[in-house]
Amino acid sequence: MIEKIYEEMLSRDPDQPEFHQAVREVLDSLEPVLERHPEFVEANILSRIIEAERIIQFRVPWTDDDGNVHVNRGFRIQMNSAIGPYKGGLRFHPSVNLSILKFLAFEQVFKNSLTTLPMGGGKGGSDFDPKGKSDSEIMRFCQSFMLELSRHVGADVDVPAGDIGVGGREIGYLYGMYRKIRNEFTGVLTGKGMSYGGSLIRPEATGYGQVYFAREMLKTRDETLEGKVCLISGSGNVAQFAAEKALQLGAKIVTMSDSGGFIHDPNGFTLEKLEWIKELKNVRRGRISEYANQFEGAIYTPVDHNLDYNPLWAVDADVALPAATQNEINGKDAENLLANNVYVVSEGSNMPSTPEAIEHFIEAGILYAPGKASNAGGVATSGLEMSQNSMRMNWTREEVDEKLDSIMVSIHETCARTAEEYGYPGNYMMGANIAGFLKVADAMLNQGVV
Ligand code: NDP
Ligand code: 2IT
Repeated sequence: MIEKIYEEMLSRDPDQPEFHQAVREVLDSLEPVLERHPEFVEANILSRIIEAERIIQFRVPWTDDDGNVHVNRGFRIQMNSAIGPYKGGLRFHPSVNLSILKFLAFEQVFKNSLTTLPMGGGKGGSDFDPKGKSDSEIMRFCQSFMLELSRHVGADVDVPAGDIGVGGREIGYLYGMYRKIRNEFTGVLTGKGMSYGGSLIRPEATGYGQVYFAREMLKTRDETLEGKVCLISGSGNVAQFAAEKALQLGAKIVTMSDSGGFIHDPNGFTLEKLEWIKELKNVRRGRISEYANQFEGAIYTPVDHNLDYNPLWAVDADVALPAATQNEINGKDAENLLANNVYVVSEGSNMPSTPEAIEHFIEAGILYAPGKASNAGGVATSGLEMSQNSMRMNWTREEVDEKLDSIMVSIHETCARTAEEYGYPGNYMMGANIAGFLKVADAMLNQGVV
């Protein structure tokens, strides 16, 4: 039956490989669930859960600083609202298309379910490339994007946030335009600035949560992150705060990257070096290659498109914390990681490991956490931002961090327990897919055929 549903999806949307990949992984995990729950089969939950409730695509025209008019595509995928309003980020990157956004929205449904908070799943964005654009170009683009998006979102309807290429600056411009159009001050976006309804710890949350999850996995083997050598990919929001938390917990970080290449600093990053990277990336918006000119002993390796592996994943280490983009670890990268004794992989990016890579990790029996579990701290803290907005109050830094930490502990516990219950002990991928599915499927079943 699973095969038939998958084939149907392939023939409906043959040109969406990332979406197929995300669906395949989840469907393949659900066999043991359907055996125990024939009612899900009867209500055809699987066919319904892989079909978006609504997809919005729109034109985003904008004018650059020289007066030239450009047109980009805007999207919002409203995937599933059975357990709460649609919730999920916006991605601005030239690669954005329906396949990528549908895979992200699909993953978001299960991730949001795992957080324990009442949030449905959605995702959106544009093929707009923010690189090299001035602040005023970014502002005009965001305003044009929100002019259309504002018709489809709302604090109780759909609450977007950031993702690749969308950070605090973009959320600010988007929020300003929404407020002007709708003449209302509500929690329609998360990741807002602290002066207008943002939550403490939201910027840190995805990276911190990713490391809390790694800490929980290590705990099952009576180990800690102290002294562990970590590989991080990316140098954006998630990577920066994964590095910060891992350093605070005593790990040694030796790599970071951007789309141009990676730096290997065998001496390890310090909090001071990390501050320099944050300034480079968040203020000057420069390239990671500059790090090698700044700090002695660091080596920069540019991306080589002739290689069929990423040399970042061939550096000696104990822990890998991918935090850049999808499919950044292929089968060969996974073999390299395992050959170099990496035995903890906690995903910060969404779907960073290809199916071949995941197979290697699971066969090797290492501590492997899929993104929908280990990167859920970001959206969980968005959920906490929504609660604070509704209550019109703010929790302290310590309060939010404590809630984030206990949510990550609970997601870890749920994934481990569910994997065990269904006969796959230690397999966090099975645990995350099954547990994430059960809550949404139950809600869909109870709400009838809608
Ligand atoms: P940012 O835009 O802040 O940073 C992205 C980083 O990844 C940059 O270093 C970027 O390099 C690199 N990168 C992006 N695309 C590619 C690519 N195609 N090839 C190589 N490198 C690439 O985004 P975030 O840190 O927010 O997001 C990183 C990952 O984490 C994404 O997969 C996102 O979906 C996921 N995620 C984010 C959450 C959040 O709260 N922000 C929550 C959960 C998951 P460059 O600057 O050169 O493009
Ligand atoms: O992939 C993700 O979970 C995010 N980009 C964060 C979504 C959110 O609503 O905070």
